[in-house]
Amino acid sequence: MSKAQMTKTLRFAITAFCAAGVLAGSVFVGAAVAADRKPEDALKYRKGVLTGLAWHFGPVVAMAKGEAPFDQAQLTERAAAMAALSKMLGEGFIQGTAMGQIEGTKSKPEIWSDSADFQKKLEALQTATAALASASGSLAQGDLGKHVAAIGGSCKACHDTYRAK
Ligand code: ASC
Repeated sequence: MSKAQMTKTLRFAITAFCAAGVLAGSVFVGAAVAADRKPEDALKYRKGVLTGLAWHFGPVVAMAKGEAPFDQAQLTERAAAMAALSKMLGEGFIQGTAMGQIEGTKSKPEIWSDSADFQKKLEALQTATAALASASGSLAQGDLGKHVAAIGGSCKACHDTYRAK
């Protein structure tokens, strides 16, 4: 074996060893963490994700309305963030975190009793944000309103049904 080949083989072995370690570690950590979730942390988590969604959506709405200059690069970043956040949201709705079960939430118990419908409404948000994310790089300002309406409509549909007044 040449020196170059040996270096290559060694590098491969180290990479494979590390990857195996990371995988084993993440399985272990994932299992340990899942069993540990505290209701109050789940509530903070989902409020954080929702705050993040609103943080990015606000400037996008302003661009759609012509209240802020249309900035394609910014739109693309915010759309990607919203698509990612909307995929992260569902995880925060763990059992035992409805209004009446813990303090500080307006989440109705129907989220858990009508979970298939809740999931459908969550997916509508994910679909709408993914559509904007994939279109954002070449979208014209005049076409942004449709996307904003679809995203805002999916927020509203869920809030109307599952968030207490
Ligand atoms: C937002 C925000 C919401 C939704 C909703 C859309 O920016 O914070 O809760 O949009 O108002 O109807």
